[in-house]
Amino acid sequence: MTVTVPLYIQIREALAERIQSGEWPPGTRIPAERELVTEFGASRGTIRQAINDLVSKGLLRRVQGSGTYVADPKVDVPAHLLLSFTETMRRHGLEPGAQVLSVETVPASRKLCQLLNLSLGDQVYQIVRLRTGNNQPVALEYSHFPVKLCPGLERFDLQGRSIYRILDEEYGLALVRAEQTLEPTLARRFEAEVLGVPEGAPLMLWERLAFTSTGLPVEYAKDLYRGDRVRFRVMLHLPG
Ligand code: 16G
Repeated sequence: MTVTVPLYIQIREALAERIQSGEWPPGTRIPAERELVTEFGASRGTIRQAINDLVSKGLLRRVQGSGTYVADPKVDVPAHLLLSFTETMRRHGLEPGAQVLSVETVPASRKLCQLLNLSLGDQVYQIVRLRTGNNQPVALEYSHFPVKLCPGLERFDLQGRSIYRILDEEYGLALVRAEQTLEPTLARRFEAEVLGVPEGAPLMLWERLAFTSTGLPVEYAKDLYRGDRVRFRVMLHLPG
């Protein structure tokens, strides 16, 4: 069976190639739609479809009233390393930031009791933070920590300081191991508003359970990363 790759995909790939090869570096304003219509001999609708795809993939960004520009490259997150958000951003030369959206002390649900080795009735801190790189929204984090392991956590500067450093420096809880899963999801209205993406935009849901060297579970987190701002990199080895 032979299939013909739709024209808009061919054009999208040709434009993506110009971006990825560096022919159009970040910040370049791409040619106007009508110029691309002439260049590719395609309809305006087809060109628009190709561009829309590149915008939702995060390769291009539209600036109202000005044009369409090549976006900054995505942040490459090493998915096989246990890093705090702060460290991940610094590795990319971006200034990490946090905006605390809420800090609550709530009774641990059954699921959290199982994951964090707690008894029903134990309390957890539920901390919701919007994380930024160079002031641009990157991720929305929902983190949970057993109150008995880090009492008074809410009194520290959760906006200006790395939580992993606070746990290590103030409570002697160095996180050295984590189990995590990664799956695609779509932004619901609240998440979209906070992350500055359209409702339904692609996000990566990352669930993490992090432990100390003695195997004590300290954090359960559910984080939503913008699909247009990050990509995940893993190192593979032959099994065995
Ligand atoms: C990362 C962790 C998150 C943790 C945060 C601490 C993932 C998926 N999540 O975002 O669980 O709470 O780092 O960052 O990696 P901080 O130490 O900079 O506050």
